[in-house]
Amino acid sequence: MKCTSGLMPALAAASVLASTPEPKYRISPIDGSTIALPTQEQLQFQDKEIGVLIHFEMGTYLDIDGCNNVPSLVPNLTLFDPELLNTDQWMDSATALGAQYATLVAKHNCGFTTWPSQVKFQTRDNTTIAYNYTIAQSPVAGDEVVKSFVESAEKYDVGHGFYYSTVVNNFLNVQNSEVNATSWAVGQVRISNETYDEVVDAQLTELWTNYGSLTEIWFDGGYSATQQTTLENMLTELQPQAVVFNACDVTTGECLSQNPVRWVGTETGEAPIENWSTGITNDGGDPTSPSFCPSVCDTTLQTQDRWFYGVDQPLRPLTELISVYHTSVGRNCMLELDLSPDRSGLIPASYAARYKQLGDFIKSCYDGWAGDTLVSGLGEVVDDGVTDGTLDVPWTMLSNGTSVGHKKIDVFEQAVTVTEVLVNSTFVDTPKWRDVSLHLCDQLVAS
Ligand SMILES: *[C@@H]1O[C@H](CO)[C@@H](O)[C@H](O)[C@H]1NC(C)=O
Ligand SMILES: *[C@@H]1O[C@H](CO)[C@@H](O)[C@H](O)[C@H]1NC(C)=O
Ligand SMILES: *[C@@H]1O[C@H](CO)[C@@H](O)[C@H](O)[C@H]1NC(C)=O
Ligand SMILES: *[C@@H]1O[C@H](CO)[C@@H](O)[C@H](O)[C@H]1NC(C)=O
Ligand SMILES: *[C@@H]1O[C@H](CO)[C@@H](O)[C@H](O)[C@H]1NC(C)=O
Ligand SMILES: *[C@@H]1O[C@H](CO)[C@@H](O)[C@H](O)[C@H]1NC(C)=O
Ligand SMILES: *[C@@H]1O[C@H](CO)[C@@H](O)[C@H](O)[C@H]1NC(C)=O
Ligand SMILES: CC(=O)N[C@H]1CO[C@H](CO)[C@@H](O)[C@@H]1O
Repeated sequence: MKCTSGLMPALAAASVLASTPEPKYRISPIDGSTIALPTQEQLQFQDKEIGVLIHFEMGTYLDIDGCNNVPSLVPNLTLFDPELLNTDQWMDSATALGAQYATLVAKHNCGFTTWPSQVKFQTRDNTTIAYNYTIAQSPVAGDEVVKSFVESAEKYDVGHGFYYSTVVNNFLNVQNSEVNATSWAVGQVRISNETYDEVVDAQLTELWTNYGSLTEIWFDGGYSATQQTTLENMLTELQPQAVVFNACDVTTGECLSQNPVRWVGTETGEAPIENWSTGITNDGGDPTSPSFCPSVCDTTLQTQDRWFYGVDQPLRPLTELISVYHTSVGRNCMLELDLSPDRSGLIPASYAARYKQLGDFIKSCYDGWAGDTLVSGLGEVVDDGVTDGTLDVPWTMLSNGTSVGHKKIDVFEQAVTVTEVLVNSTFVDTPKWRDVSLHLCDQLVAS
């Protein structure tokens, strides 16, 4: 499991809970269809358009891409040794890209935490021990990656959030939310399934209590049925404003939060051509769904779907990343681009240059377009048949499609001469357009 998602099958058995947030929708006055309603938090999140997902953890010091699929691996604490750690420098790249929020992996599958977790728990022989697989036991004891990241994000006015994998923890011998009861490798401690849930709740309480108001919370691979109620209550109490990635159970339609966002279904950075802000399945969504749940396109800067820094790992070329922007943000998806500091704790210069090149392209082409105007809270209403055309009689169709959502960008490989544009659409309620505009991007094919 890298940044893949999808709820664990165990969740299907979850009972319906009184506190489970219900989707909010209204009925179309035109054709009686269902129009899912967004929360202000979801709309504000969509307005951010671009974020970074920061992978800096024990996995940074492995030659493989983290502890995924190696259940018995508990890397030696002495490996984690970032001698030049500088989270302001990470934010230089995030802001050069144009990212408006940053989500940090605070615990990945090895089980290592980059904050000095104070959690204590009982082992199977009833001894109480400390969760001593954290930055406080590493060679950089005294440094706090999580705290420093939050301070830098606030300084740069970038929203911040956390990724914490609840379903895998090698240190505690957990895969698919279950503690392996048959075999323990070097470095693994023996606990019960009940204790595991307590550790997850206690560590998330630390993350959700001590580091301010979070923009996004990431559940990689979802969460287990036994954790659902507690997580719902904790989110309501501690971080009600956060948008929650992978918050919904596709089988029951239940979501942990009023502000769910969904995985678009791939890690390539490409959303389906028709991509709706509604529907909870991991694909292009569903215009008839009562659930407003925008999609997130998480993808890497490095080639080969590599999330943690890889020694000598090539970067994706600028032309490919420009295309990623158009097939994510341009298709109503949040672009969440990986940021992978190296083993010294810095973004390598070549990586920083690539983030800036992409950010510069986006600015040069689209700056000022649909800036900070607020959209209505009216849901997604454009139904189909969006047509742009020139004034020549009859109108010439330049592009067509169904969903517009937050933003739809149609890219033309060659310049088109246009004197006037008509957008002809059918809809399930009168749409509110923020802006329709044409851009000449001379850098489109340059790189
Ligand atoms: C971790 O590495 C250190 C230094 O090489 C070594 O002394 C220690 O025994 C190792 N710990 C484990 C659990 O292998
Ligand atoms: C641990 O405590 C439980 C409950 O008090 C008890 O049933 C169990 O035998 C104890 N286990 C050990 C190894 O002492
Ligand atoms: C962590 O705690 C366990 C149990 O108390 C102990 O055996 C181990 O040596 C500790 N490891 C570190 C790095 O402190
Ligand atoms: C428990 O771990 C052992 C050793 O890694 C493995 O062979 C076994 O399949 C695991 N059990 C489960 C239920 O995953
Ligand atoms: C945890 O629960 C799973 C599923 O019920 C079970 O297979 C496993 O043995 C349990 N682990 C422990 C340590 O009891
Ligand atoms: C867009 O136009 C093409 C060519 O006329 C047509 O095949 C396609 O069905 C249209 N798509 C939509 C969503 O209207
Ligand atoms: C706009 O769409 C309607 C319905 O599809 C169609 O009848 C009409 O001809 C279109 N207008 C133009 C100018 O294309
Ligand atoms: C309405 C619509 O176009 N839905 C599409 C969304 O994307 C999925 C694939 O991810 C398609 O199967 C749907 O047809």
